[in-house]
Amino acid sequence: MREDLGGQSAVCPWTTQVGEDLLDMDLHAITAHSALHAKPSGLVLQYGTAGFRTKAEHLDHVMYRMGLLAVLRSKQTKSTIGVMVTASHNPEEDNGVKLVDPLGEMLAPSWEEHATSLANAEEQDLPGVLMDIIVKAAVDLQQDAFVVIGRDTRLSSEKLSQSVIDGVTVLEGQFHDYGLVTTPQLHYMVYCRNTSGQYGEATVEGYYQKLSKAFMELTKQPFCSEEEYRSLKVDCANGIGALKLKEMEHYISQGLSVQLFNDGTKGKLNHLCGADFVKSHQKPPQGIEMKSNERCCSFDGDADRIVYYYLDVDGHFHLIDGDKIATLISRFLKELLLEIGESLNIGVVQTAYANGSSTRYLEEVMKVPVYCTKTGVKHLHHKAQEFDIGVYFEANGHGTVLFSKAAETKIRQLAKELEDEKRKAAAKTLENILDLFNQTAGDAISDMLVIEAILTLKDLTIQQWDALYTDLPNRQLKVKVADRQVISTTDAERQVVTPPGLQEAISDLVKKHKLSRAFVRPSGTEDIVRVYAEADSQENADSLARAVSLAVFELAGGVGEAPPGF
Ligand code: NG1
Ligand code: ZN
Repeated sequence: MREDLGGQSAVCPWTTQVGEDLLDMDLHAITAHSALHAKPSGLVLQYGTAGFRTKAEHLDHVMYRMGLLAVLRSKQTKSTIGVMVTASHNPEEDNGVKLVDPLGEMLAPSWEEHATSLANAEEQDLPGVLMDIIVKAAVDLQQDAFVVIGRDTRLSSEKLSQSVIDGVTVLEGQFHDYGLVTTPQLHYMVYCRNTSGQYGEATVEGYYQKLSKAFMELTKQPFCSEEEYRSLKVDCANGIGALKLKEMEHYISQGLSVQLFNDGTKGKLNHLCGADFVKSHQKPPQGIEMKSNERCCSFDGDADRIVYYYLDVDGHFHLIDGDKIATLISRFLKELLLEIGESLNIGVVQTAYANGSSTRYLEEVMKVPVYCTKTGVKHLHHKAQEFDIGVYFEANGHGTVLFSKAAETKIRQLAKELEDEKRKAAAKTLENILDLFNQTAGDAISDMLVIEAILTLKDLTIQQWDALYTDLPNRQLKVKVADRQVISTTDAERQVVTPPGLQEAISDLVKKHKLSRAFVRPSGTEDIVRVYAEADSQENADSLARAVSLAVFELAGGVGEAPPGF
């Protein structure tokens, strides 16, 4: 699991004594350095859906402390741990941090709690909280530690990642700073390092090579030469995706020509552009030139989400979100398995935000099992691991496909050993698709290449892809309340438990429309309650969303002005 760090301490007969001495020494240094990253007194933050996220100026102490925590987690798991400094799709002024676990996954839930208590400890309590974590998690302080760090393009990110490094070094952890990388690239590095390079080489170059090799093999086939499939417009949200796609461009240029917009040279990060803007406003980003029927896509600020879209001949905007991406991919994988004649099981994992039409299409037309989990990729990722092939996507475009170890071995074996030419070719395609997916986390670059390969191989236009099913009109709104934690939910967040009366109110409102559905939940990344509604027409979805927002405002302690429209 772990790369050889050398210098493993020999077992000492006075282990306890040595441990205490070490602790004393470290605690002194820890406190001294902590004073340089002092916590604003009274500030309370929580390790949420995507780690810590708030205004950048409030995060210095959190970064230092996450450096400390990463060292402890590394010692405990005897593996390399990642720390990514980013606030993804949130505004430029925000920032955030999340830890990456040994297999490139999100941090384990029990350590999220440790992260929260460490981040919230007042200065004088820091040593005690740290000791508490060491004891509770049975961390062996004699163990070496290795931490890899990455950051997005935010102005604040460089300094904040230095604070992480300060935390790592004060606990005498070793580290490698990858500097500017996308979030999924950092996840990839962690996985590579913990599998001794079996997953790929732990460098940005290694990442480009692995993905482009699979992509070029998929698209080099003679029937894949149509010019119109080879060009794609990409809105990079003025973020890290632009830098990385530029670096990667020449590796893939034979198979795909990308034209970058919002590449960070002038616009502001995530401002009126990027995947989150396009998905939530259901309109094109600023700064992109779109002609009718041209294939376009948007990344978010740290390039772990992607959505596609186009304008039809009448100038109408069509969004192709994570649900339709999951559908395209699952359909393709199912067809491949049929061609190969192999019965690996496929499962699709969504959240409550998945459009009702997508769920219906997957279950009723494609006959694949669909599961719903709570919001947050860690939940989807976890569920997807139960299948031979687990496809997971949030509607906002964050997702990937996971292959079980057994499925991977089988696919590689079939690609090598099958004698029937057609079946062998299908198995080879599946093997390349497997290599093209980033199996550690949703990855805009990797997903984009998979999608482009599928469209090319299936000879599909973006309109044909869009026509798989018609989305139900939907609306998302935000409501400000005094304490969003008064709302608790069950059934993968589709039902409200508290405050009393709110679920009854939502159910009554839903009954007033056809094909309707609505739910509310406290956001894990913003201080708001999210409201989602869908119905048979946009007007009805809008009016349902507004009515539900008002119910939240009235029953869950709304602050400020009541939601508009009444
Ligand atoms: P919150 O703020 O908890 O809704 C948002 C997204 C999640 C996930 C996280 C992390 C929606 C509705 N929610 O979480 O899906 O992507 O951010 O970035 O899109
Ligand atoms: Zn993101």
